[in-house]
Amino acid sequence: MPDENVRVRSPQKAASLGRFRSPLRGPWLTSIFGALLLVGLPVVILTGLLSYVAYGPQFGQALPVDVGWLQLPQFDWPTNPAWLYRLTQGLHVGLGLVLIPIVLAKLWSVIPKLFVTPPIRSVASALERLSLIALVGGILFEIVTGVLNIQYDYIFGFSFYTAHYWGAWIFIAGFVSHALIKTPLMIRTLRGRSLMQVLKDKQSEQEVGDSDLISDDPAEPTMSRRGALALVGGGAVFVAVLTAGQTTGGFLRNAAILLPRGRSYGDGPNDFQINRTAAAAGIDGDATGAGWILELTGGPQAITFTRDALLGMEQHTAELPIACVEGWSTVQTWTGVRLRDLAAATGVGNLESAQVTSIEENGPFRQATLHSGQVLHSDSLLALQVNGVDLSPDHGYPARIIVPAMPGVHNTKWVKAIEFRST
Ligand SMILES: Nc1nc2c(c(=O)[nH]1)N[C@H]1C(S)=C(S)[C@@H](COP(=O)(O)O)O[C@H]1N2
Ligand SMILES: [Mo]
Repeated sequence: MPDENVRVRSPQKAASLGRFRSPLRGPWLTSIFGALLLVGLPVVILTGLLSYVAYGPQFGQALPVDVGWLQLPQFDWPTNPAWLYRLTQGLHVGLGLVLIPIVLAKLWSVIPKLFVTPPIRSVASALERLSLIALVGGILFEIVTGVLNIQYDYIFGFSFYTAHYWGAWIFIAGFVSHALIKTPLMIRTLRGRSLMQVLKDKQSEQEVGDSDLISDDPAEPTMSRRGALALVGGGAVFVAVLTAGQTTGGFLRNAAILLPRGRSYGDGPNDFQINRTAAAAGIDGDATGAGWILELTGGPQAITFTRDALLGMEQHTAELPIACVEGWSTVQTWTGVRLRDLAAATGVGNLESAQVTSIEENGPFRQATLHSGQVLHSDSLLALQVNGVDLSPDHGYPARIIVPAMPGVHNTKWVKAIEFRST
């Protein structure tokens, strides 16, 4: 039935929109999802870029190794507060997952735009389309690669890190241009109707106005506008519940189905997450038994320690997290020898960095370089024990690195040698 809200459109446009008839679509609904993403996505972007810096590109160990002119500012990743990487990377993965329902809702809300004919009406519209390809293609690519990476061990035929890094920049380009173009419209639209009013309203009348998003031929509503918001919000809360366990541990860990890896736990005090077991890393008992020695180089001459000799040195205990790039983290109480005491024992001066090598012969994480601040921090340890007992083989026996705020990957297990380097 015609009324004053039905606008006259060209037959062409009406036809192109005919397939998308939900009466819920409109600038306000798109804007409310857009506002949430405008706040949330920059956090995911920044924490992702920080993770790249935390890996230490100055030592050639961030991935991808060569990023050409897209080099980020490099600085020594802080060691204070100890939970820094736990927070930044937990947010990157956790918030990234929680925003997925909102991203999908936002895309659903603008589907008619994809089918507007003709698709390109001017140079400006061509540029806008290009930015939309970067935006939509970029975010879908980042979601798919990110989710698959935390689900499975290295399933990609290409480097996940390289793909996720370059995909991120394409997405960032699309996101920044889209935000610049659309934010004023978003703010105007949100001012026109209060969220409170929508949440109180059981109805779902169409939005009014001239917009490609508003169907000229709306179907019967299948849910109210507030119902749609509740559905999307509920989806985000549901994902949050499925994700929280990777940080909290405990019984919620069983619900962390988006990050199913590392469910192989140890016993007693060694009962916490293990990604890569000693068996998987090819560590055999001979190499870690009584014959194990630690070799320290970089000073005037190489020195070695047996495990008993290390236990005879001053022991230090610190409660520190391991925080994996994949988002999970766990805080444990570690005891061992301070790295700075080991550096001092070699007699190295003007320490610049330390290169740690594992007994592990293959595998991407058998080596790590720590900057001087990470070596010299008073809680940075070559840990021999955890929670009052010897490390289990899976947690790195005879000795592992543990450094405040360092990405989990650089806390090398089954340490064989440390080379201290001076400036
Ligand atoms: N030698 C060695 N050390 C290693 C790894 C490894 O594969 N080999 N994995 C690293 C990674 S990615 C993390 S997050 C931490 C904790 O991993 P875990 O759960 O396997 O102990 O150990 C790090 N130390
Ligand atoms: Mo990790």
